[in-house]
Amino acid sequence: MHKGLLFDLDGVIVDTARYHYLAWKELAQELGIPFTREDNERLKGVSRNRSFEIILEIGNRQMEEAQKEYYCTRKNGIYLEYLQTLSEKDILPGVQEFLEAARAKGYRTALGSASKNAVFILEKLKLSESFDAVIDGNKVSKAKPDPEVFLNGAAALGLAGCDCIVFEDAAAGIKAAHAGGMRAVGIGKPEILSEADYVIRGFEKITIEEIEQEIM
Ligand code: B16
Ligand code: MG
Repeated sequence: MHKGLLFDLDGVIVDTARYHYLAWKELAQELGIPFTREDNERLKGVSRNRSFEIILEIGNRQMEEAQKEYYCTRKNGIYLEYLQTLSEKDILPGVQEFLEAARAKGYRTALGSASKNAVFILEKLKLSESFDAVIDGNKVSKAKPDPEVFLNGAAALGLAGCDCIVFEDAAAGIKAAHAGGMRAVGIGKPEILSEADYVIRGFEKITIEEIEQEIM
């Protein structure tokens, strides 16, 4: 019997990918690097520093560490400006209801995100109280597909990995869940999330009972 539910943030709870895109696009333009929405797909679930390295690779450019740091800090400033208007209305459909129903059934919940802005985003969404633990980019040293973020999430709930189910929109996150001995529900397209144990389009009309039936 699973007792813990571990949620990724961007692409699962809220769609912040479009703001990441707009912020990176602004910097890429400044640097003369072509950067498309398709390129942005490669940045989902990837850390901020690694995201910038991917953009530099796209532009076939190299940069000193200090300069990379400068651009990453600036990107975050632009991104945070976009997040100012974030509110409960931006919670993806069905997420709040699913969290409430699962917690009412006794499940413990944790967030497992690569984002260093996760606490701020949860506050803007008024969802801080919906998670018993938050493990974000400030608390881990290894990026997904390493299982660190989810194993820390399980530990923060006082549970073993095998007692938890992960909800993830990125293929690397599904791999991370499996590496941590967890089952994984993919959120998105089955062709991208082929390694997931079960794939859903989103939480709209999805019940905790359906997940239990499919995955446990
Ligand atoms: P930040 P997740 C990830 O969130 C995003 O998908 C990814 O695009 C972003 O680069 C990363 O967080 C770091 O975000 O710049 O806010 O620290 O999907 O792991 O919740
Ligand atoms: Mg994600």
